[in-house]
Amino acid sequence: MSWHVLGAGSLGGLWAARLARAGVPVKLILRDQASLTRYRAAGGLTLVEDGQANLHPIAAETPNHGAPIRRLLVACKAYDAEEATAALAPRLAPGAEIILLQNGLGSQEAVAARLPRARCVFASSTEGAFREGDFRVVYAGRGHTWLGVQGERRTPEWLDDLHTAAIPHQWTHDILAKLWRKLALNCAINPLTVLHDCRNGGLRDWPQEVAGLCTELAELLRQAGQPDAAEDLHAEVLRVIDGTAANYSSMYQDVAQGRRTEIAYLLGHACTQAERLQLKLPHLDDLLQRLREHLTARGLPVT
Ligand code: NAD
Ligand code: KPL
Repeated sequence: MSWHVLGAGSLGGLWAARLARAGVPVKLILRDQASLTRYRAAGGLTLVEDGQANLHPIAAETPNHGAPIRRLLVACKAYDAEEATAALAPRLAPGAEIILLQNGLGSQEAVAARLPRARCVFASSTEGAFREGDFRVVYAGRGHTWLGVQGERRTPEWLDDLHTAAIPHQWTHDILAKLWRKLALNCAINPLTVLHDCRNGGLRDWPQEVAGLCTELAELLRQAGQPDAAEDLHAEVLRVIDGTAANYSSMYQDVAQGRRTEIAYLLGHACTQAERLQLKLPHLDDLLQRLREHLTARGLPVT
């Protein structure tokens, strides 16, 4: 059975190239005919791994054309996922499975609500990839992808494809805990690196601010029914700051390159959930306010 990959960017390209080179049938779904023409002119998708570039002539199509879709990997940004996926609704076969690679929370539920007959699998990835050019992806950081349907322990048979393609992964029955934990880490680190204009390691100069955010984020996680995700959050945030000290956070890089951020699905989602739970989290609210002002001053969306 063929995989369809929607979004031939960094993570979509990384997944598609590894599946294709392992002999797993895969097709890319590109935005439109113009994008398909450029892709064909490039001769395929190039994956750069350990300094070695390899071209993968993976089949590609536009959203409106092609066979029914049974297994769809959605690799768009969180703010594009709902519309991009909904546009494929007429092509989804009964019982289709949709694997959602988006960071943060909120976009997955939006996709699931638009496509109630599909089975949505959520994913949380610590792999790193970036686009060096059109249809040219660099595998920048080894990591791991958690996949799951909340509460479901039975693993799908397509995990074998990921194994064959050497995509490091693990199934979990508590994917929401993984997504919340990553969201909390991202909320404690990424906005501050933007506001203080620093690498992750630069946050060692702001210990009180980091600690205050971690206290509020842990409270939010507990109240949101995610006590496991709250466990030792501050200690892990400090470990990540140390372990990635030389790196710029993904949000820092987005802002530096004038790209839209996923703020609404990270810090924005945290603050919305706190409000819903009638929790007062002044440090988080203040951080969101400052970040929005920062983005607005640079002409970037705040949603
Ligand atoms: P990206 O911007 O590199 O790629 C997204 C791709 O989706 C782009 O090629 C874009 O053109 C395409 N797209 C958008 N709308 C589309 C549509 N309607 N039809 C077809 N294609 C469409 O983004 P990315 O870095 O791969 O991130 C994807 C998601 O994965 C994000 O939520 C991100 O936070 C998450 N993530 C990324 C990384 C990473 O290292 N890149 C790591 C972990 C998680
Ligand atoms: O995931 C990250 C990111 O930059 O988005 C880390 C390195 C964990 C920082 O929050």
